[in-house]
This record gives sequence, structure tokens and C-alpha cells, in this order.
Amino acid sequence: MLRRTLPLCLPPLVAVVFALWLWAVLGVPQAYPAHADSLAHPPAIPRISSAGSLTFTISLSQVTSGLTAPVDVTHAGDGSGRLFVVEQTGRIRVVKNGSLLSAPFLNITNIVQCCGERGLLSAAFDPEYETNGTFYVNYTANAAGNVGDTVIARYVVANPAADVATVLTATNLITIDQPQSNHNGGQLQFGPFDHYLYIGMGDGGGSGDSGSGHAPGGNGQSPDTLLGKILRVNVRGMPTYTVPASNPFTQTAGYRPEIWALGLRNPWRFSFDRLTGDMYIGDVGQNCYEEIDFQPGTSQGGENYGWRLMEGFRAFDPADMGNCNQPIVAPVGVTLPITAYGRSLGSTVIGGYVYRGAAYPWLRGVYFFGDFGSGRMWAMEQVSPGNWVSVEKEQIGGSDLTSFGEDEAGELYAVGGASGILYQIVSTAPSDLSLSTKSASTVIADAGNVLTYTIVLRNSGEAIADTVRLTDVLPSGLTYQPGSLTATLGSVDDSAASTLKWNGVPLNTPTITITYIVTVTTSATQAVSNTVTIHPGFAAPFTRSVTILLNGPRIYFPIVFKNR
Ligand SMILES: [Ca+2]
Ligand SMILES: [Ca+2]
Repeated sequence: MLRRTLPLCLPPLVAVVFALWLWAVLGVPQAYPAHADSLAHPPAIPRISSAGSLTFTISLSQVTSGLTAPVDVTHAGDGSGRLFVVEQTGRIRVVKNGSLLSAPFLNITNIVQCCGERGLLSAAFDPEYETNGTFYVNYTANAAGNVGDTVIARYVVANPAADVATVLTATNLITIDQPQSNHNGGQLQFGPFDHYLYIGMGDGGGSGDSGSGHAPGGNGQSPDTLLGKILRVNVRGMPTYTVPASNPFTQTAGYRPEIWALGLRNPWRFSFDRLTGDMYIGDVGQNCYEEIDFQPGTSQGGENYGWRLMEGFRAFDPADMGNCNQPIVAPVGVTLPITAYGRSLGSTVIGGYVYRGAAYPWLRGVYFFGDFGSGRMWAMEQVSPGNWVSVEKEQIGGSDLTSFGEDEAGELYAVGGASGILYQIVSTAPSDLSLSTKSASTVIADAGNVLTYTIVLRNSGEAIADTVRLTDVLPSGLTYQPGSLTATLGSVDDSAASTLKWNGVPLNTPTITITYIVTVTTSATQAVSNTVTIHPGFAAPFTRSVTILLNGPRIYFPIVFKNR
């Protein structure tokens, strides 16, 4: 591993001696740089999506089946294009060029306590995995004395390009005691700009964040436990980890300094928008409401997302957990969800990702998430500051969806824990008639000329099931030739000429051509502009105009050549 970072011109013996010296001096592999605390800010990028209207459709395209209880999908950022799928039992599988490799990349089933909400729950690859061969896992321990505890561990492999890991070192960085078997969080993510490791921790388990192992006001609100939090630590180049000086509570008495955000019940899945650094958290609810929480990339941390003061937008009372009609509240200091939904739509929110891929530009900036219980999936975007809309887009079987994931290119995936299927989220461009044109058979005409106007409706997106209407009002100087209005599809209506009309349902027809004939009846010297208004039905009306020049009476000017 060290060899890869040394200049290629070093003689092998010198390289070995240097590597041994480095190891002796530093004590830990130092192929990756120790991290500075100053990179913590993403670029200033408008956060409002350009997609605008969520009018696209998505579908799930099966990449592979044959996975065993997949719960996480990620990539190594190493240019290999490989997908790494975490199996809850303790294995990481590789999907390469669309094929599931039979030999697991990593198999630690012997140290993992599975299943239910326990197991190997996620993996995060070091931003420089390609050179340092380092990745991190979050799993539930089965070792005597630590059964059920959360372990965050670092693995270093001999050859980062290999599809089967040869593990050089495995180091436990953090062990967190878990009072109950559920609500273990499980997500690991590297911040896209600060390169710190973010860790999602549930409230410890049970229900209502109360009882044995829970602080009197619940672990979510308790500053002296790592449970019910998002943690942020610096693991890169550290024997275990350090707390970044810029963490929000390092100077606040009574707070664990690892805390980045608090007030979470079970943030099973959270992610970063790789472009903006915004964080989206799917916080699984108790008996009533599932929610998505949001933290802008410019945040310095310290958000309190409300659990167990609140569930969704409503007050929460651990003694009355079945009451879903508690008052809507907004306690001071609590960051409210950007959306929440009740049991009619699902029972276990699965946080997803913001699309930043290349294949479907109309999805860029849109956040996708879903629900384990119902299998519903939604697209969501911020349409104005603080104003979010979401639209249901797709559904897979109930009690199957366990996680979303993204590849290096930003394409999105979903996995079914029960079905063992890895899907890619694919999309069809929204219906779009903006490439439609209007033209005339000539651009310069004389009185008495006969012209043909041609309107081409061109759909560059998915099928249009709406009725599209078209209205073309002839300007003075042009006289409609009766009966000349024709169309390759749909219905023409010239009964009110000089107002010409057409309507039709294009469906999968990519282009529809509409023509009519006019006679020029003016001899004035002028331009005549002829405009059609297109009413797509699914979008705002728009116009297309074509201007012809009329020769009219000719006026001749003397031409004087100077300096020739
Ligand atoms: Ca637990
Ligand atoms: Ca909340």
C-alpha cells in the first residue's frame, strides 16, 4: 500500500527502507494525509433545483439479483465503477460492469451479530481509497461482553484494485453500548468537503426513547450520550479518531464533543448532496410519523431535530405513543422536518440521495427517498427557500426496500433486503414540446404569392397523454386558402378562419406536422409576423412565430462607390 504513494523512480530497496522508517516514526500507515480542519465549507451553490416541476417518471431497472439481505450500496470513488453492496449478515459484495461477483469483497460474518435491526449496516470508503486502501464499516458486535454494541471499524486492504479484499489491518475505532437490539442507526458517510466521517446513531432502542439505558428525557435530547445523534469525527490519518475542533459542542460543558446533530430517533439512512454538501436524514418514526430532516451544507452543525420532544411535526409523549393527533408544535431551538408522513403512506422511512448523475439531467438536484413498509418512493425538491414539494414516483414491494445508494457517477440505486435485488433508478425525460417549430415556404414574398406554413410539434420527452391544442390567428395581409389546413395526426378546425385550430393527443408520436396555405394580399412594404400558440396541457402555453418580408413597391437608391 505504501509503495503506491512513493515516486516510481526510487530503487526498490530505498523504497522499502523509507517505508519502514515511515512506519517506525509514525506508527500507523500514513499513505493518506492527516486531515486539516479548514476544508469544512462547500462552495456557495444555489440550492433550488433546476428540475422545477418533478414532471418526470422514474422506474426501477434490475441490475442484479442474488444478494442476501442487502442493506447498503456505495462505491469506492476509485474510478473502477464498482458498486459495493453491504449484506446485513456481514459481507460486502461487488457488482462490476453490472454483474454480481460470486466471491465477497469482505466477509466478517464471524464477528457480526445479525439480524433484525442488527448486522453489518453500512460501509464508507475513504475519499482516497484508490491509494490508501482504507474503508470503514458500521456493524453490530457479537463478541462476548460487547454483544449488540455498535462498532465502527477501519479496514486497510493490500490492493485497492482487488475485488476480494486482502485485509492488512482491522481496527475498532469506536464501540458504542446499545441498550436494546433496535434503533442502531447504521449509516456512515464521509462529508464531501470536510472529509470527516459522519455516523448515524439511533436512540438505543426499545420504544419511546425511554426505559433502561435511556436518559430521563430520552437519549435523543441527552447531550452526554452518543445515542440519538449524528456524530462527526476525524478518522483519516488517526490511530482511532479525533474530534474536529470545529464540531459544534467542543466548548459546551456536558456535551459529548463527537455530536454533530442531536434529537434523532433512528437515522437509519442519511446522505450528502455531493454538489452542495446539504445533508438529508431519514429519521424513522415511532407509532405515527416518518420524517426527512435537512441540514444545509453551510451549517456549522448543532441542529436539534426534535426527538423525543416531537415526532414529525407534532408533540410526542412517551406515555401516549399511540396518539397521532398531538398538537402541532415548533419548539424553540428545534429544526423541523422538511416533510413528514403518517401510516397511510408508510411505516419506516428510508432516506435516499440527491441525484447528481449524468444520465438523466432533468433529475439533477432532486432528492429521492422511500419507505420500507409501503415500498413507496418519492421525489422531493426545494421550490423556494424553505418550501419543499414531494411527489410519489414509484413503488416496489412492501417490506423490501432497505436502502438507496449512489455510484461514482452519481447514478442512484435501491436495494430490496427481502428480494435480494439491486435496482438502478432510471428515468424518462418529461414531456417537452419546446423543440417545436413554425416555418414558411419562403421568407420574401410579393402580393399574390401563395405560401405554405408548416408547424412541427416535436416531443423530446416521454409520451404525451394530454390533449395538446394549437391556435394560429392569421395576421392581416394573409388570406387562408379554404380547406388547406392538414395535420399528420389529430383534428383540424378551420371553421373560424382566419383563426385556425388543431388538437390531438400525441402519445408516442415524436413529431406531428400541421400545414396550411395562404395567399399574400398586401403590397405594402412591411414584415408580416404570423404566430401560433401551443397549449401543451401539461405545461404553460408558448408561441412560435415566423416573419416574412414583403417586397412591395420597389424603391431604387443610387449606389455611390467611394474609395474604390
Ligand atoms: Ca439499539
Ligand atoms: Ca424530528
